[in-house]
Order: sequence, then structure tokens, then C-alpha cells
Amino acid sequence: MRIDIITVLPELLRSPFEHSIMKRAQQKGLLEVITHDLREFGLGKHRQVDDYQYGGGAGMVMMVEPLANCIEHLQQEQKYDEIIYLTPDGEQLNQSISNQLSLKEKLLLICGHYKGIDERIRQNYVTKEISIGDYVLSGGELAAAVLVDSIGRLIPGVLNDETSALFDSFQDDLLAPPVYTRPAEYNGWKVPDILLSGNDAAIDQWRYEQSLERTKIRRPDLFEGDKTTGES
Ligand code: 6GU
Repeated sequence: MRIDIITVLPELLRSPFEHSIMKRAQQKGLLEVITHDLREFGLGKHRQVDDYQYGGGAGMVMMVEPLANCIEHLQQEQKYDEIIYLTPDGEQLNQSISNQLSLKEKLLLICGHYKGIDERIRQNYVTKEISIGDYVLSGGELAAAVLVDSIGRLIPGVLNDETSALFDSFQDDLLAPPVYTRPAEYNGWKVPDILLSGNDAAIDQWRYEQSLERTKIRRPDLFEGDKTTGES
């Protein structure tokens, strides 16, 4: 999969993909993340990318022309499955959306700043708008990093058996069970006996029950509808 990201802060997007699983995915050739500095498509000698909004009001808006030029430039080389604008008024990201996007070949992400981007970009290029939650970030970059991470780890071959995404929280609309590692006792706090029993079937059953219990208490909403398939 190839993911292109348009941003005015490419520096902000360097580190998230240079470690751990995202790094390995790229080294294995399964994922390619390429950032594009919108400033290179900025207008005039100051490489302007934003301007005051029509109708008045505080805050700058990212201009249509640099974004359109950058998108068109990229589209000459790639045919994108989706052009995604990261915005707090988009559809809220969940595992189902990440699952669906992980099946795509080429994605283009647009990170907004200031008051957002000129509406004409949204109307004429953007095919999907995604938010990562009901709170406001200073820009779309951190949201893009979250989206790429959640998609990237689902690409076949990125995770090995031990880290398989199949066992993640949310993959089956259940939260993950509690986990423990050595020592078996610390400060008088014991690991549940069942986990030391060696009885794999009983352990699986215990984990499943813990998952159910946790989900019921913390996220009863997850029991409503099947978010892994997008059906309800
Ligand atoms: Cl995608 N962008 C910004 N700026 N803020 C957000 C967001 C996105 N998702 C939640 N808050």
C-alpha cells in the first residue's frame, strides 16, 4: 500500500513512521508513506498557502490553488482509491473504517490547518472525511499519523502471528482481556492462577469472559451492531 500525505508540517510526520511496526512495514515493502510539503505549491515569493476567509471572521483558510495543484500533480503519477481529508467534522474513525481502508492500494491524505481548507477542495477532490474523535487538534497531522498506524498494522504480513491484529481490542467488538508477565507475584499482587495452569482451553475461556465483562462495563455501546463489518 502507498499512502501520500499533503501537509504544511512534514517534520511532524517523520517520527511516527520511523519506529516499531510502521518502520518494519516499510522495510518489508508492504507500506510506503510519502509526505509532500504543501509549501512547495505555495503562491508567490512567500509560497503562500493560506488566506483570510470570505465573509470575515478570525482564522485563516488553506487556499484552493496550492492544494489543487499539489493534488493534481500527485494524481498525474498515482490513481488514488480514496482522497481523505482529516477533519474534526468528518466521520469518526473506528476499526471498521481502518479495516476497509487497509484493503486499498493507494490513499491520499490531506492535513488541514487553521480554520480548515477551502470548501471547493472538499467538494471536488475529497472522497472521504475522517475525524479521530470529538476534540480539536491544531492540525490534521497527528490524526493522519493515527490513521496510517491503524491501517498499516492491518496490511497482511505487517504483523506476525504473535502480534496478530485478530486479537486486538475492537477487532471483534470486544475489549482485550487483562494481560500479565513475570514475576508471578510482585509486592503481594498475584497473577490469576488460571494463567499459570497450563490449561489452554481454560485460559482461552477465561480471557473471553474477561473480555466480555470488560466490554459490558466500559463500552456497552460496542454490543450494539457489528462495527467490524460495518453492518448492524
Ligand atoms: Cl482529523 N483534525 C483536527 N484538526 N482535529 C481533530 C481531528 C482531525 N479529529 C479529531 N480532532
